Amino acid sequence: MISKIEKLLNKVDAFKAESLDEIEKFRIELLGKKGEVTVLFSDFKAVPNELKKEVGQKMNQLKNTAADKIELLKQELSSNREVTVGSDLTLPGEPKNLGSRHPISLVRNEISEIFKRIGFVISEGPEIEDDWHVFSALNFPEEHPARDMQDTFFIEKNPDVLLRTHTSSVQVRVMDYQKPPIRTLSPGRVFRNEAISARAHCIFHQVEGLYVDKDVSFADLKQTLLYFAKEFFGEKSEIRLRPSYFPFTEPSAEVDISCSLCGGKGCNVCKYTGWLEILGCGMVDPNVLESSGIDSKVYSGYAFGMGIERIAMLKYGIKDLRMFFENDKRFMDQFSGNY
Ligand code: 2NM
Repeated sequence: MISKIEKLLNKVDAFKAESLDEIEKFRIELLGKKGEVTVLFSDFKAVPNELKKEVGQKMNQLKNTAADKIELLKQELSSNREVTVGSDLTLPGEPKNLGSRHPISLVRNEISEIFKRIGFVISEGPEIEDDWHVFSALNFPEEHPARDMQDTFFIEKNPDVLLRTHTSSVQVRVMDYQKPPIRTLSPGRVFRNEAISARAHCIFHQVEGLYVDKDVSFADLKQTLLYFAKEFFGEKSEIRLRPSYFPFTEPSAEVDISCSLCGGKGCNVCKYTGWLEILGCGMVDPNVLESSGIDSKVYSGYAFGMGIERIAMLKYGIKDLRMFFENDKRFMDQFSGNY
């Protein structure tokens, strides 16, 4: 029996075929109802018990080898045929899908480029932060609600390890190791403990800017933001400032940009006001400069911050912020080709 199996294995090994018909004939000869391998299997009953293990293994090996060989020959023959018979080599190749940049990345890059052109340097920092860099160094009082569990994600039960709620923490780190003049832009992911809706998410993206030098004035801030508005939303853009409050700036302002969709006439995007609320800004509070060892009698600075999702929604007419986080291919594909 063993020698019969060996013989058949050699036969399988030596077999060559020029056509599918030959392969099919060979298959029937071996594996068909009355094929040599099939017959061997029916004779297996007669094998003495002590040899059953060895013979059984060999038989399975033979059957698998034969089936593999047949499959291989079939594949070789059909792939040969594709090239030799009836294939049109002038047909265009199969398209390769390169994927696309996420709209948040597109907008982040566009904003970064605009500020890089006037001397801002990109800075990045950790997403997991400590209380000092997110709150204390930024003049947040002890009782400020942002320090509450309701607003900030803390890691484990340690109140000194938390997810940053703004990228200002990166700028604290820049001020710690760099002397003025400082001109830096910090785009990045931030985290706030908020209910998810069409307008809010617990994870989102911000760009914050900081400029510290001698004699930096509020007029410098306004002019820089006007430059940004014109570069991003178009040459006709105008800005308007409204007084506001942030712990890290004094004075502080909210900045509106004239609605680029209706040109300020009023439409449903700007809720018929002609203005879009885009960013917050102000003169860096002297306490913030002093916390990082910068002499506030010598230096002054301005800072601003904006949400990337909101700007991307305006730019692309996206109505629901959750779209940014779903990675639905039908959504993502609409941005392909934009780099
Ligand atoms: C804003 C609004 C106003 C801001 C402040 C700072 C820092 F680090 F210099 F204190 N960075 N960013 C800032 C100021 C951010 O976002 C709405």
